[in-house]
Amino acid sequence: MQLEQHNIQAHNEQALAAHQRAFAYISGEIPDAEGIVARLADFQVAIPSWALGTGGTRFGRFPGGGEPRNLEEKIADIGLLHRLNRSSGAISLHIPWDIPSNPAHIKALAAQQELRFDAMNSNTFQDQPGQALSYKFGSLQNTDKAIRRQAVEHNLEVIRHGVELGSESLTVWLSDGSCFPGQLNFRQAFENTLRGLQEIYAALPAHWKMFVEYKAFEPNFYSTTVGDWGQSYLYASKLGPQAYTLVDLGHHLPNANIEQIVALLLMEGKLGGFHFNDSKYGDDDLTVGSIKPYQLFLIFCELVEGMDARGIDHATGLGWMIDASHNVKDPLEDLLQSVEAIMLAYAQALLVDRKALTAAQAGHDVAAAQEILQKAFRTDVRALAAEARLRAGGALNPLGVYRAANVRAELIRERGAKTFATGL
Ligand code: LRH
Ligand code: MN
Ligand code: MN
Repeated sequence: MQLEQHNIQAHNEQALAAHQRAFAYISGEIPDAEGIVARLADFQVAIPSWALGTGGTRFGRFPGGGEPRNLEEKIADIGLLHRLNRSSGAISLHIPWDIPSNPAHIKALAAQQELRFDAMNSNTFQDQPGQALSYKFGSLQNTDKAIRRQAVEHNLEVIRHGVELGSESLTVWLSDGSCFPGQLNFRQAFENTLRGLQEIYAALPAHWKMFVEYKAFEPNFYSTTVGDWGQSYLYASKLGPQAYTLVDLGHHLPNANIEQIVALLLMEGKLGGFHFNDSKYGDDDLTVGSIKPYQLFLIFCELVEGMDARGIDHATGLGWMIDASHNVKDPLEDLLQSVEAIMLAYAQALLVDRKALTAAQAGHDVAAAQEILQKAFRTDVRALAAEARLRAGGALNPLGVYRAANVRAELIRERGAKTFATGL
């Protein structure tokens, strides 16, 4: 599928006059529109290789057709997103869903599409065909040494794949835990897990990071061995300076104050990466910003404040990844919406009058503090994100171009109506 530059340009020409009016207006309303546009242009969000097909639930899956049949086609799809928004310049691979059997070829394809390889994800939460031992009762936590060994070896293999592709980080998410009281000795499970993570950590190249992703529940529903940010932080601290906590927005107990978690992890230098999505009930993996955009904005406020306080580069200091998939939308449209939501929340966070906020906090002026945040949140920053895309050669309205060019219909023609992308 080649969505050509002229499709984008033709669309931009039509939308240009209205955009210029909106951009001129916002530029007059805020102190540093140019600075924000520049930061937005630098900010790239990795697309997960498992989000390009229609997600499902355990009750069913309703594929929309034209799904990528292999890693090559997934790279093509992400390339297309990146051409539209110029903000999706990275891919995060899940092994073994997307094994790069010919790494040189895969690397070259990604380079053609101007994509780099973000974090590699290991998978010890499913049994794969032909796998010797089962993860039914956990992987690194398992009471059986041979199963723990198998899980460690898998992670080492994922690092090797990552090295071949030029990735620089490994995300470990463990579904380990228990479903019933008494099933598990918590301390032993923690210690087994720590020992396994230590072996994996020891195999990391010196410039790599390891992200320890936590999740409160599912598939285990009584205890999870990396269940919250405290546990992840404990592992990451014990492992060493290359290990960090990864925050997936859907992995908390209801109403958790994620922005405060982000602030404290950043303060401790242990926030490594993000999985963006949104949720109403649990790990719903819904489109970013579709349910709680104010929470997303507040998280970005803490990210911006904390990264600036520690001198961390916004674009490269942390791993920014989407982890969303769902049942009812075209996955590519969904990803365009997710990236846009991230850009808007980031832009709004950059708008916050920090000096005024600090003064309001010092003077216990609670109402003023709220006004300052909400003034930024209620500012329509869409023209800033559009301007950043325009300057980088992307589309003023990525979703509009995608639809006008009938991309999905063409993908269905090319790949068929009954294709099945690997992933959840
Ligand atoms: C677990 C998770 C983790 C996996 C992905 C497929 O819920 O968030 O990041 O790798 O989903
Ligand atoms: Mn995740
Ligand atoms: Mn998840």
